[in-house]
Amino acid sequence: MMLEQLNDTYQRSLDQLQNARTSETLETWYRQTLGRKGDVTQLTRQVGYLGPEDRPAFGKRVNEVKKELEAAYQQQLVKVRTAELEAKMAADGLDVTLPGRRYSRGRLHPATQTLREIYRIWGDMGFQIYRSRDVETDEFNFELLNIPEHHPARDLWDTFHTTEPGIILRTHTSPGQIHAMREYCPEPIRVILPGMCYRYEQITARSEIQFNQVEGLAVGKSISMADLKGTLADFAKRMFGEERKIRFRASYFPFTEPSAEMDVECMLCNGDGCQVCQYTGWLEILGCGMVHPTVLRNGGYDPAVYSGFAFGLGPERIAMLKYGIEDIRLFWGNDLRFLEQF
Ligand code: FA5
Repeated sequence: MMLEQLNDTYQRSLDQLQNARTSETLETWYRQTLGRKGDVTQLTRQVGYLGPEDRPAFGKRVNEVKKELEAAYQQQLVKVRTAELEAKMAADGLDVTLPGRRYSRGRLHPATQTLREIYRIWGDMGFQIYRSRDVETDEFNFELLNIPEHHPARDLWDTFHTTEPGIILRTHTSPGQIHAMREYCPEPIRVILPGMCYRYEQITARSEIQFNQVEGLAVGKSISMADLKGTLADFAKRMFGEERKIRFRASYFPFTEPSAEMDVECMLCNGDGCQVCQYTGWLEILGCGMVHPTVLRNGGYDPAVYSGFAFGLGPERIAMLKYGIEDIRLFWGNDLRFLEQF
């Protein structure tokens, strides 16, 4: 009796399975047949109600039915899934001949490109790169450079302070001069010191709170102002071309004496005067001067025997000149539309 019912259930389930044509109906079929509350599972539980003589035959058959239905289900599943995939592919019309998406290759930041050009030029002229720290002490950033506490020149270089008293972010690369001198003394020095500087100041089209500088330092016997002018004029020729005019203007820095600033003829208007050069025809690119005797002494050199020149230039300002960039904020704004132009 029970065996008959089992065979009927088997036959009916098998017929239903053959007619299941979608993943959803297959899933429903499985739940209703072989699931926890499915017909076949329910029948299995009936074994307990059978007499001992009927149990073995029923038990054997119920296992066969389960196995066969499970195998038939797997077979039907593959059939249905294949049919579904084929139907989807025919409907979507995938075009495998479309070209793939192009990877965009990264490139060097315009500031890095300018820095590298500056390194190459100074390298050709016999200057080594000397790396110095971004986080400095007040002593190195100011005092050893002849800027004692309360010196009015400190107003020009307001900076960011750390929670550690006397530890600041450098406002210029000049403290590197002292590090280099103390390391090389009493040997002659020809170095450039590149790196980030930080100033707490109002951001404008020409001034950022973070920018690169490249310091230069030459120390030796009988180095004169003529060497300073000649070397910087040579740099300007190599950087901006033979024809570009330059000029020196007297200036003031506590760590150089005498001090000067170097201007380059404006490249955007060729010296005629425009908004960028504020109608002067000239653009300032660096500060320079003969190393102050106090600074030489702080570096370990006897100013009666040694002399030297130093300069500090701003690569971002140079890049602005070379490429006609009108706003320095573009450098660190991370706008790909700007960066991808270089
Ligand atoms: C100095 O920082 C001196 N240490 C330079 C120096 C070195 C003079 C050695 C003598 C001997 P100044 O503040 O002018 O000087 O800055 C030098 C250059 O850094 C400027 O000409 C400019 O190109 C760049 N610079 C200064 N401030 C900013 C700023 N906020 N944003 C971008 N560039 C700046």
